[in-house]
Amino acid sequence: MRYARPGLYEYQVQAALEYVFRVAGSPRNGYPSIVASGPNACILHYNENTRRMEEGDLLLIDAGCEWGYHSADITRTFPVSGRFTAPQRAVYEVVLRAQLAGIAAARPGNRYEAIHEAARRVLAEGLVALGALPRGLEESLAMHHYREFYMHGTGHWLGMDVHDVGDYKIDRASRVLEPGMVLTVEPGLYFDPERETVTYHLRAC
Ligand SMILES: [Mn+2]
Repeated sequence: MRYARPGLYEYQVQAALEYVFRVAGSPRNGYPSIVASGPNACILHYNENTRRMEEGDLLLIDAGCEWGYHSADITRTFPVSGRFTAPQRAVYEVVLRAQLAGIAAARPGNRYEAIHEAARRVLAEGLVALGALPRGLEESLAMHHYREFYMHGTGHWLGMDVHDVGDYKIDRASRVLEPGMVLTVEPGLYFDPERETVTYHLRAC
């Protein structure tokens, strides 16, 4: 975050990040580092990392190094120039609330799907409040309207592989969480500044 600024290329931020991984003693990355600015942040698993960052961009970093043959997986999104715009901040706050709700639901005895249910409800609530969805909360959830902005699951098992082995369902029912399980909680909202097929107006901003 301290190194990033407008005019640098994504791969330069990647170099700073991976330099710290190596210096700290990690022999390799857990997976290819995603350093995605502006519209690239809307491309899931983008890892070309070739774009020159501009004033006003958000930068999404999804990266993790290996330690003792175990992988980390950390995602953060921040403004390249150091300050969010009002709409960027509003969306960031919704995603943060969704992440905290997802983490709160990740408790022994709850089912795995409770994490996604909690996160997507907060995201849909936020999208309705921001004026990005045409209907109310329950309809947005039932009709999956929120998927225009949130098109993936909320996490996965984490261990020796970043997407570690393990069942998500047992006998077709979402698995009950147990002490010692390790998983990620990583909701997001994807607003592509270059998308012209959809016009949305964030009313709260
Ligand atoms: Mn992940």
